[in-house]
Amino acid sequence: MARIRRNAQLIVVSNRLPIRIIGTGAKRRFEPGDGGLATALGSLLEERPCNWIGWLGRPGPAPRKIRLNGMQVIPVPISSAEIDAFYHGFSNRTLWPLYHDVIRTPLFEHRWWPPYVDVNERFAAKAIAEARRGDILWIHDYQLQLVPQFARRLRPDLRIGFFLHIPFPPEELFAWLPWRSEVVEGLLGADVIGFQTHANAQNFSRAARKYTDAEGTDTELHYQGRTIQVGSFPISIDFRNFEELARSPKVLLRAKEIRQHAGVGRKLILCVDRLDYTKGIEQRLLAFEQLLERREASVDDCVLMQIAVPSRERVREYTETRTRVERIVGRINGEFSEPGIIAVHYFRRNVSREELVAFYVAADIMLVTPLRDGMNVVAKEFVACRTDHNGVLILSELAGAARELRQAIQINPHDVEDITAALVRALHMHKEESRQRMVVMRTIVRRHDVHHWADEFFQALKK
Ligand code: ADQ
Repeated sequence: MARIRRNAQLIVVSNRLPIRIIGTGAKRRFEPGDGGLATALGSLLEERPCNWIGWLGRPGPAPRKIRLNGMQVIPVPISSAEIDAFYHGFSNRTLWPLYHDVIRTPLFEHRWWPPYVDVNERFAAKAIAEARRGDILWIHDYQLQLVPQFARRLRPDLRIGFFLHIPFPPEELFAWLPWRSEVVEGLLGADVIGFQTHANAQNFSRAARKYTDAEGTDTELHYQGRTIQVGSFPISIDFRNFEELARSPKVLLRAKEIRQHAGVGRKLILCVDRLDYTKGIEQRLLAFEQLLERREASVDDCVLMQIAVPSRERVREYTETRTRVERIVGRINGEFSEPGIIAVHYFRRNVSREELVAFYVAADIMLVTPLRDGMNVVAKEFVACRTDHNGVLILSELAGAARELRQAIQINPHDVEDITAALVRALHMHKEESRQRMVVMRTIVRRHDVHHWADEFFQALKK
């Protein structure tokens, strides 16, 4: 088994690079992006030399190397046609819906597979070109599931880790994928394969035993003379950073303003998501509508604010979700709003970290209802921002975060009645009860923050 050298460098491989391009042509410059992964790996990046391989987010040729904050960033060029097939197609219309309980029907287009293979091979080649003997490769997410195997074939001396940010589906659903054996073989190139939950890890190990020659248990597989560790590493957030922001005078002032806009005496129900059909935005809006229709609460008692960041707008299922969400928002407001009293505030935009934290601080109830989610870090961000120990979290039991945040009001997101009942309960929850629940949740997230996550994975990789 390959061992890690003390001065081994870390090579992170992810679909998107943690940087932003500002301007074009001669005026083009690069800035650090606000990606969660870069924050997560923060301390590891400082400890040792680091390279980051990924896509810049624009089609066509890419600069060779960029130096940024002591890190070497290596962009992988991807053509427009490949972006359509590898990214919008295979990654987001085949794998994404398949791995999220088939909430939308996955498309199995054979013409998307070769570009997925090619782009994965290119990522692996770029990573290997940077790797010295015994270096560490840490590959991320569903777009790059074949990279471990490509890298392993050429460089058996490397330590290779893979982390899947989204769920790994149960056997019955994974069986749908025409390339199921190839995907599992791709992942088995790694030494450590990490998932958000035990159930996901178990799903993978079962698939590995079924579709390849791998043998072993749910946590340890033997394949082609190697031992592969499979485990759960629930991702988290930079707790301290959110907490500090939540205490800053500027954010507190902004939170006060948001509360004033919400209306005196009205409870603020907050929702924050990428505008994605897996997040259960429609179901939660229908639950809120039902709450008002049945007069279990009125617009004088509460207001719902939905912040939705535009996402994957070139994929049809996403534009359809947007249309449906906006239709429901319009219907609720048409029915229940009064002059100066809006039932649903809908913001379809990206907001800054500070603004987001101000919303978390201002909210009374955080409503998180994904139909399936690897983890859902929004729920954890809300908890980290509640330095006042107030606020009620309603959380889908189908989000990975539900395993840790047991003191949330947990709901079945497919059951609109259940969400409505949870809203009623949250609106009437005694302050002492919500405080007790929040204290426990804060302790859990504080202890298992993102640094803990990165350290645990890295330790497993070192073994
Ligand atoms: P996502 O599906 O993107 O990530 P999530 O965990 O909810 O899901 O994270 C979204 C992030 O975007 C949060 O940090 C949130 O603050 C931010 N965000 C959302 N709406 C925003 C807005 N309008 N403006 C600004 N920021 C906004 C995938 C998986 C998840 C897993 C993460 C991390 O699908 O299950 O938790 O990776 O592994």
